[in-house]
This record gives sequence, structure tokens and C-alpha cells, in this order.
Amino acid sequence: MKDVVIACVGKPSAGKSSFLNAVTDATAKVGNYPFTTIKPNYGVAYFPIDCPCKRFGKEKLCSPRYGRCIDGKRFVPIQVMDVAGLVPGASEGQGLGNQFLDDLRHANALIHVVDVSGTTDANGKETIGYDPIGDIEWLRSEIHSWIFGNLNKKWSQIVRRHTATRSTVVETMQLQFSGYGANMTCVQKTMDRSGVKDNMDIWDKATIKKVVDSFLDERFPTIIALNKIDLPDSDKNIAKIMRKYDQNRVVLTSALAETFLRKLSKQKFIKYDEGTDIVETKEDLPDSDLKPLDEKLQNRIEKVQDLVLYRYGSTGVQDVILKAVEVLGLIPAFPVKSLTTFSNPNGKGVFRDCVMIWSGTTVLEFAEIVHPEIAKNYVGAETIGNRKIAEDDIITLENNIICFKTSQGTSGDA
Ligand SMILES: Nc1nc2c(ncn2[C@@H]2O[C@H](COP(=O)(O)OP(=O)(O)O)[C@@H](O)[C@H]2O)c(=O)[nH]1
Ligand SMILES: [Mg+2]
Repeated sequence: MKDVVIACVGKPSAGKSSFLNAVTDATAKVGNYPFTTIKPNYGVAYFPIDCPCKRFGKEKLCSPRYGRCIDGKRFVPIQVMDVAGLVPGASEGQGLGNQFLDDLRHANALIHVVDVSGTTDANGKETIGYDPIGDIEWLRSEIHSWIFGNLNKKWSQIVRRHTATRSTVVETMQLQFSGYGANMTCVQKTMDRSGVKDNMDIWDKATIKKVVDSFLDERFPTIIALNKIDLPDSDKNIAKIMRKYDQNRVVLTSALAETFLRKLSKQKFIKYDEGTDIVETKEDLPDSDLKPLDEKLQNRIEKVQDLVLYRYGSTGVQDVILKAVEVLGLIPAFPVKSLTTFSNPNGKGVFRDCVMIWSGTTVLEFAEIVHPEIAKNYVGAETIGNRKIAEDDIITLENNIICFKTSQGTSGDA
């Protein structure tokens, strides 16, 4: 399976790089990850899931190959990319437009980082009192104009080819959308979503626009991160935006606060439970190895607590990653060699492997992901309670701990 990538997009100075730094800072502490090539503008974030080790009383033995597991809370790695270069007018050739689109092809979901404080204008220049609501529409319409423009300028050719080759609409549109990383399934869903049933030779501009709209929804599910909530004017802007947008797709964040807290935690000034509002100091934990705080640092921490943690419950940064995984419909699956010890297909480590799979993945497809040899020599599969599951069963949270039987036995490497 291709690695899942989440891309941070937004106007200059919205806080994309800060966000990426804030979520990926944990890398050093956590250790390794399964991704072979990490490009310069990529980072690895870790998002928490409930690890089955807890259910089976194996917390102490749980040994993830990647990420870590703390008392049943497992941190799973995922790639996050910082996509710079989108500026107003990009679809008319301003800024780094083409590079931007090229980067986007690798993304499975987008995090739109919005400066909600109103202290940067449409171009990212410092200002006061800017209304950020326009930024949300802007990004989508910029990508939309781009894709529409590319279709529109060669539309008659596209239709001629479509007719001459007697292709289906999905085939023809897949050819056009493949440059943005779309496969057949994605284009089929796009067409279903759009409700467009007319023959392509009678599509007008409005029809093409409608299809592009559905394509954006299908191909680039987006979480909006309203960033810089620590700044004074954010409040009123947040209220306005929350009224207008799907609350399930909007998260309030302070990348700055998260970076600050993680840094202090690393320097052993505080104990910070990422994703929560819990910050503990030497005063709270006198027996710990935490360093004492001077007054200045103490004040800064209190300010972050008052402005961000106590008000919003957390810095929001981890929620964004969780939401992105949620909209993608990814679920964890655990290949094990034994349904009693839960060691991995290689016989090593308890719940060693955790694979994030797309919802709808079948047992046999999962076997292929774990190792092609397992799929090739597949005999059967069982889940908890030695319950047999069929090769075309869909993997859900109910049957996601799987032991494969192969003609070679139960071994294989993930
Ligand atoms: N107050 C505040 N400032 C932030 C926050 N996130 C980023 N910034 C600041 O906004 C500016 C632009 O951030 P940067 O990450 O470089 O934006 P990018 O151009 O989108 O990558 C920098 O000065 C950051 O320190 C935040 O949550 N709160
Ligand atoms: Mg940047």
C-alpha cells in the first residue's frame, strides 16, 4: 500500500511550517518509522489509537515496531507534508503554482492552516483586523480554478477523443484527473457525487465546474485548522467561522503553544501530556526529575494555560491529525502469528505491527499488504477466539487482529 500523506496548505505565514514542526517534533523521542524516503518538506507525526494490548492485559509486553505504546495508548506514525507556495492568483501563474500542484498529487488529505487572528492579509503580510473567513474559500477556489482551467482549455479535444475512443465518462475523466493522483474508484465516486448524468458532448462550463467541485471533495478531504488562537482577535473570528462551517471539519489550534510546550517538556521543565491540557511542573511533582522554573518561565506557561489550554482544552494540534485520519477512514489492523501471545507473523514482539488500512480493505488484501508471500500461500485467516474469517470479509475494528494460515504455516514477515 502506498504510504498515507497529509499535506499542510494555506497562505504564506498562516503557520504551516510551525504546525509541521509542532506535530513532528516527537520524532526523535519516538524513534523510527516505516517510511523509506523522507523528503525535506515532510515530517512524521504520531497519532494516538487504542492499542488492543490493553484489552488483553499485555500492556507491559506490547512492543511496537514503529512509534510507541504507553499503557495501551499507541502512537502510530503518519507522514505530514508542508506545501508552501500557494499565493492568491496562483492559478494565473503567481507564485510557485505548478510545484504546489505537483506536491498535492502525493497528498491523501489536506490540512488547511488558517491564520484566524486576522494579523496577516491575503498575501501573508502583517496587518490588523483582516477577516480570515475569505481565506477558507480562497484556497479551495484557487485549486478549483486551476483544475477547471486545465480542463477547459482543451475541452473540445477531450470530448473528441472521448467520442472517438467510445470511452466511458469515468475512463475519460480518469485520464484527466490522473495527474492529480486520482484512480478509477476516486473518479467513479466523483461522478456519483456530482449527480451529472449527461453525455460529455453536452457538458457546459457549469457542468464541468460541478464535476471539479465533486472531485475536490472526493480527492482532497480537508480539515481546517484555525491557527493562532492564542492571539487576542481570534475569538470573534472563530465564532463567525464556526457558525458557517461543518464543526467536524474545523479544529482550533495554536502551533506556537504546542511547540513551546514540547520544547519545555524535552528540556525537562514540565511534564506535558500531548493532546491534553495537562502540564505538570516541579511544584506539582516534587519527587520527579523535573527542573525548577524561574518566574519568567512560570509566567509564560501560565499564559499558555490561560490563553489556550484552559480555554480550548488543548493546543488542538493532535486533534487535527486525528480528524484527518478519521475523514480518510483509516483503521488499524494487527497481523499476529498467535491469537494467544499476539506476537507478529515473524514470531517477534507482542502487537509488533500495526498497519493503517483503508476502510473496505478485505482480509486477502490485507494479507497482500502484510506480505505478498502470505497472500500467495493463503489458506485461511482467524481472529480473536479462533473465529474463522473469510478472505473477502471486510476488516473492521471487530476483526482487525488477524492470524493468517498459509500453506507454509503461519509465518511471514510484515
Ligand atoms: N501567535 C502565534 N503565532 C504563530 C502560530 N503559529 C505560527 N505563528 C507565527 O506565524 C508566523 C508564520 O509562521 P510559519 O509557520 O512560518 O508560516 P507558513 O508560511 O505558513 O509556513 C511565524 O512568526 C510564527 O511564529 C500560533 O499558533 N500562534
Ligand atoms: Mg513555511
